[in-house]
Amino acid sequence: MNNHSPGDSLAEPSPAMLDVVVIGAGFAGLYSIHKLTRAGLRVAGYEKGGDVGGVWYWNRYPGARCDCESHVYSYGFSDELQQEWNWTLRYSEQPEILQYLGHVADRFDLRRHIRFNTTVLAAIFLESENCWQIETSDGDRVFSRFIVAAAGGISAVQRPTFPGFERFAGRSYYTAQWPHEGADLAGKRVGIIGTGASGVQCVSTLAPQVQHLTVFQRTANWVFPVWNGPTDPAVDRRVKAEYPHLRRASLDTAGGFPFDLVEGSALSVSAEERAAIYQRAWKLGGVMFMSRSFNDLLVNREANETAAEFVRAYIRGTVKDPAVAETLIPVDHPIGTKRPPMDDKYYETFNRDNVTLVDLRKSPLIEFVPEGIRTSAGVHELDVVIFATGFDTITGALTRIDIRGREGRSLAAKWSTGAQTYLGLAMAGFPNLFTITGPLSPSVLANMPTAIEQHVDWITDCLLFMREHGYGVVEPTAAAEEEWTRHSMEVAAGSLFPLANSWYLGCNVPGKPRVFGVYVGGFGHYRRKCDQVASAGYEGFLFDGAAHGAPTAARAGTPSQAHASHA
Ligand code: NA7
Repeated sequence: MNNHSPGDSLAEPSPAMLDVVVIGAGFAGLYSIHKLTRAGLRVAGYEKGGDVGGVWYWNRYPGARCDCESHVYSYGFSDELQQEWNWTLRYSEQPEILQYLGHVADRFDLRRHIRFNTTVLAAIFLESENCWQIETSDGDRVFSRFIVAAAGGISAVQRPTFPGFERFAGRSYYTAQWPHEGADLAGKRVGIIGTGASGVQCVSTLAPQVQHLTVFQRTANWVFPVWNGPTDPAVDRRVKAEYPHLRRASLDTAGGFPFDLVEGSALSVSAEERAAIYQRAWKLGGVMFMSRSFNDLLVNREANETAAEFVRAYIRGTVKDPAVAETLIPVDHPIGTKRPPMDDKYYETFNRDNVTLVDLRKSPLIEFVPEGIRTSAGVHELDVVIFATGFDTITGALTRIDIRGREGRSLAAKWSTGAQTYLGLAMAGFPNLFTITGPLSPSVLANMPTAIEQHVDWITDCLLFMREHGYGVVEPTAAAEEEWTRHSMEVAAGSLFPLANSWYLGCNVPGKPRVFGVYVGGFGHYRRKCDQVASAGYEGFLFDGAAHGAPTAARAGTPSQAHASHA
């Protein structure tokens, strides 16, 4: 573990002005620090964890693994990096991703800019100075012209309360805050609450290790296999040879992957042909089951139902006890409208003698008791309970910081009726604050490293543009923000996503408004829109209180260095 100071000027309260404070040192924060420091800016990073890694630093639970293929879920900004790094698995597990991020931090000498074990508690925009005052958990107060919030969309841990929990005599763990020294679960009776992506991976990994595993399911999810295994050396050689092309291609696709949705409706082919196509796509694994089969599964209910039926048959064919199989089949949301967990052994795990599935819809959880969990059907005796209960996603990491923009208005208050942003990058009333993969950007619906690099490159270009023109303040107009928010809602409403009570809609957090938080119009479309905005002189943004080039209509957009290398 490291505890490096970002620089002497930060070690003590100092009026010295930073150019950028970066919040977070995961995938987004690390690349932000790399890019911004290379652009000659004075940057300090703050990270709550003891080292780099972000979600991969915290989520060390058994079975934690990425849902995207390793060569895709990695940085593309350095060809040397992508050529020299060798992934051992097709879908990487948490320790290897953390090792990779540590390697990136070392290779590009990023740790010296980061203060670890330090939480940003508050950020206040000082209108008279046109800068941010940032307060941290170690008592620092620093001043920075800009903030880049790289705090993550799935990082603010959700801790539901359960009656009687304080009486439970056993141990408990959160998947998202798993102890670094691990947890000794061998020979224990373990209960797990939550069957999202984290719970599902944990279940299939833990089942062979514990005496008994009781899975408390409130809502069944559609789980896709990824067919994980060692990296195929031939594939690795091909990918490395084609990396520049693959990265470029990813910038134009709906998901930020090097492949796009296939053409064709699920309803345009015969039942036999459809079954064969699903079978092929299922064998490809993971997200490819939907993206490589048909193009209307997330917009047409009837088409979606054909995919659901394929997976129902798979579940029924895999799980031996028909009653357990039926309990595992989702009934409340179209397939793909909640983030599908990915796991190769989840369904067959329920064929084990030491695994019990508890349907909390049929027998609700009443309370914790000293010896375990009491549902309406009786007590389940447990030595350990694992909470895989999710996150306050998309907005939570930022609304938990006391961020105040113009006139002291808080970001949490602004978003209390739903997130409003311009391009998921910036907010009216919050000058010089940028978000990486923020609300109403493609964020969690795109391959994160692709989306992160695109955001960071765009923001860096914007800051260089400001430097070139001598601007000190940038802020989106209320009208641009309103229009982007309206457009995002409209696109979401045209999809099947609103039919699920998902965390995309904030439904998992009590009191959070039911508003879609992600741009579903596709990453490629979004990326082109961002580029258009930039080349039109940052249309929709005000610099130092006026549109760039105002009062004349001429826009003097500068071509982007960073984008030029990706274009
Ligand atoms: P998720 O996907 O939000 O899953 C959380 C799970 O916890 C889900 O099954 C919830 O059931 C369950 N949950 C939450 N609160 C409760 C209570 N009070 N009682 C019973 N069950 C509860 O989080 P994950 O960490 O698995 O995954 C998040 C993302 O991280 C994932 O999609 C990947 O992108 C990586 P519910 O569905 O609300 O009924």
